Amino acid sequence: MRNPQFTGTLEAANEASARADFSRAMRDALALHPRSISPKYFYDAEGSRLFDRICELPEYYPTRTELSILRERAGEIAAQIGPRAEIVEFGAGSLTKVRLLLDALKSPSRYLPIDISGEHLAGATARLQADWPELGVHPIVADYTRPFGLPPKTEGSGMRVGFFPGSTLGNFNPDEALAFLQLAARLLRGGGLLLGVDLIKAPARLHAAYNDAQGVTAQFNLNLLRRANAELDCDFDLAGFDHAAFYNAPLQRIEMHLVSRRSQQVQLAGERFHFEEGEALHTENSYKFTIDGLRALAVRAGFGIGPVWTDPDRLFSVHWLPAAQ
Ligand code: AVI
Repeated sequence: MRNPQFTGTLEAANEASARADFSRAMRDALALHPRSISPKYFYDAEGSRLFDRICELPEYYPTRTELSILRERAGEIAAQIGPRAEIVEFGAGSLTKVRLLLDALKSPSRYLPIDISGEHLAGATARLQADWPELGVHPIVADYTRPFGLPPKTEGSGMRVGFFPGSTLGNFNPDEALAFLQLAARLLRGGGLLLGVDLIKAPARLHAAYNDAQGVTAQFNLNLLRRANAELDCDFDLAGFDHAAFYNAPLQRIEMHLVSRRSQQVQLAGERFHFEEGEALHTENSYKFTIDGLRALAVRAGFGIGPVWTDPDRLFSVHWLPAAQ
C-alpha cells in the first residue's frame, strides 16, 4: 500500500537532489569558458509547457511530420514488430505518438515508459491505462542516459521494442548518442528500436524552426534563467539576454545560446560571475542527421539496419533498427 507520508518524503528528497544537480550544472556553466549547460535543464513544468507550444508552431515541422509518418506507415511498422510486443519508451512524452503505435500493433502486451520525473510518468501512464485497460503499464523512474535494468519479459510476450521519437537523440553530443544507442541495443536484444530523427535540410528551414515568429522558442530558451532564479539563488535579468539560434553546418547542428546584451554580473549562491556584452551561455545542440549517417552510428552501437520511413519532403525520418540476439 502507498504510504502518503513516505511518498511525500521521497518526492521531497528527489526534488532536493534534482535541485542540487541543477545548481552544480549552473555553477559549472558560469565558471567554465566557453559557458555551456545541458538542455535537460529546460524541462521544469513551464519549460515542458513551452516545449508543447513549440510542437504546435507552424515553423516547427518535426513533431507534425513525425506524426504523419507514424500515421501513414503504422501498418508497415507493425509488420516489423509483430504481435504481443512490449514497448519501452525512452522518456514519457506527450503519449500522442505511442498511442498511434499501440493502435497499430497486434495485441501489445506491455508498455514501459522510462522517465526521470515520477510525477510526469504518473500523470501520463494513468491516462494511457484508462484508455488501454488490457495493456500492462509499468512505469520506470530512471535516467535513461545512465545504465539501468528492465524487468524480465512477461510469459508469452513478443518482441521488446524501444521507442525514441522526436529527434531527442539529436540533443545528445555524438559520444552520448553512441553510448545511449549501445545501452538501448543491450536492453532490446532480440527486439529493436523505433527511432525518430530530424534530417539535414536547407539551413533557412532549420533556422526558421528555431527562430519562430511568435518568439516561443526564445521564451523556452530564456526560461532556463527564470528557472534558475526560481530554484537556485540566482539573479539573472531576463531582459539582459537575447535568444540566439543558428545552424552550424560543419557540425550539422542547430545551436541555441543566450547572449548577454551588455556587460553584467550575475550571482549564484553569493558567488559573482561576469558576462561581457555579447558573451554567450550555450544552452542546446540539436544535431541533424543523414539517413546513412544515422545508420552508420546505429551499426557501431550494435544494431542492424531495417527499413526507414520519411515524409515526401524528406524532412524527418523514422528508423526500424533490429537489435541482435
Ligand atoms: C526535444 N528536442 C528534440 C527539441 C529539438 O528540436 O532539439 C528541443 C527544442 N529546442 C528548441 N526547439 C525545440
